[in-house]
Amino acid sequence: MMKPFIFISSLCFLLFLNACKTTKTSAPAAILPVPTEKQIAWHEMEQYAFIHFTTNTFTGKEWGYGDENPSIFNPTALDADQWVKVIKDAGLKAVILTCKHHDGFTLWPSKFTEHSIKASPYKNGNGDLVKEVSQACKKYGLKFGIYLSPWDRNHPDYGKPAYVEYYRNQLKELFTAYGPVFEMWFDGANGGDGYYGGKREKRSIRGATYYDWPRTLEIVRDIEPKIIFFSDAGPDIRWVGNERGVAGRTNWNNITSDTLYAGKAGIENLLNTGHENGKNWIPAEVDVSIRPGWFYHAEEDAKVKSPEKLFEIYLSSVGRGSNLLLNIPPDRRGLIHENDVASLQGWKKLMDEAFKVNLAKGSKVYANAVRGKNKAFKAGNLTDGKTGTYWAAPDDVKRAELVITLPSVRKISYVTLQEYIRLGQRIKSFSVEVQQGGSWKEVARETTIGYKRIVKIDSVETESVRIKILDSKACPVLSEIALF
Ligand code: FUL
Ligand code: CA
Repeated sequence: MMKPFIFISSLCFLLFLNACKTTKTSAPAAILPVPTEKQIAWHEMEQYAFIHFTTNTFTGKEWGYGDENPSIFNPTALDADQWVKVIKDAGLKAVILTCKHHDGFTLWPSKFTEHSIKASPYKNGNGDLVKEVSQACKKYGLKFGIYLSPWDRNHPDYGKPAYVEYYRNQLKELFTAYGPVFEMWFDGANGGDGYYGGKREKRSIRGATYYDWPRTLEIVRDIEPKIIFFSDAGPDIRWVGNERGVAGRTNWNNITSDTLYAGKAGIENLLNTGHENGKNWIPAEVDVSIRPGWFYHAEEDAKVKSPEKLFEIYLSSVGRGSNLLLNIPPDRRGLIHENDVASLQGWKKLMDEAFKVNLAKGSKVYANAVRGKNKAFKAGNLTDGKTGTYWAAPDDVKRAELVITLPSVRKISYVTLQEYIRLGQRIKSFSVEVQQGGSWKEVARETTIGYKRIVKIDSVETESVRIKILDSKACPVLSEIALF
């Protein structure tokens, strides 16, 4: 028979072993707000194109008054496949088309108005550009999005309840016939004056209430449940506060939705940076045009943004945790102009060169703090190339150090960091250091990370890179670190 002492100690040991097996350290609790699944899918798209095309393309205006004769809409060599192919080759993932801009002319044969493509010479009035573009997107595997201007300078009822009915009918028409649609772009602009069925007067509306957005969005959601709504006010994604291609250097996805509504002025800075303690997850989308205007104007042919400028815009949008919506307006022929094509190709080349090989992938990585003893949250998750796995610190840790050691000395120019945003945006500040001659040298200090942060540093030869998380709302949780 076993002696009591030995028996008790063996029992304790067995119990201990069992405890080790079963008590897994739990994942960090989410820090609210967190993105929905459809917002995560949106973040992962990173960049896509805007297409501005209407009677403005033929009048040279940016905002048509609404009195344009549809007979001027006459692209002679239109090729929607060319648009989508150029966009796809540039590395963009979707197209959002101005189905109707402020002038009210519809690019599809809407049964609710005569002010449309059916009254134009294009295909003898049998054209349907929304159909052509959405089908080209399907053909090339790009997503399709809809811009339908709430402000309508042509419609006689604009400003009255009847117009809201008209607007909703068009939304139903579009979403029923041309889906799937990934994003709906609501423009807050309203300049007041217009043609309005011949009245030629100024009409103002109360942006916060006139369109009854909750009901209007519900109509669309009923048809397209996964839709992402863009507006100054969200609810899914927000405007970034400028049209220059620049997200805030500090960029929170968090913002409190009732501080926003479409067309509200004076909140550009808030839109640009979001707010650390904002109650809703409403990330910023960066809309910017490849040309000075949103529509094509021949006199701007020499002012197409250079590949270098587009690359800079990529860094200040996608590189700051936002998505890039790059406008590429087709010309009067109905083609993306040669200069724009050349710029886009040059940009793609710069991107491919800069981000060709992730030097960190599979590299050794050390963390001075790891959550629990099991492997679920290990430092190695930072360099496995998978955004679904992450490193996490223990709950009480808000500062941490991560060191990546490469197999040999390499030239580094970009450091990319990604938070595991399913658990909320946490990091408030961090620095990047490189090892040189046996000591660490700080090469960058930034604030937020979010879905993705690309830090450009002066190119440096090094074997080790150290990331210091300097402050965080809660224990940091990062899914990936990449070095280029
Ligand atoms: C603005 C509009 O007024 C411009 O014409 C353009 O469509 C831009 C994307 O949004 O609010
Ligand atoms: Ca990972």
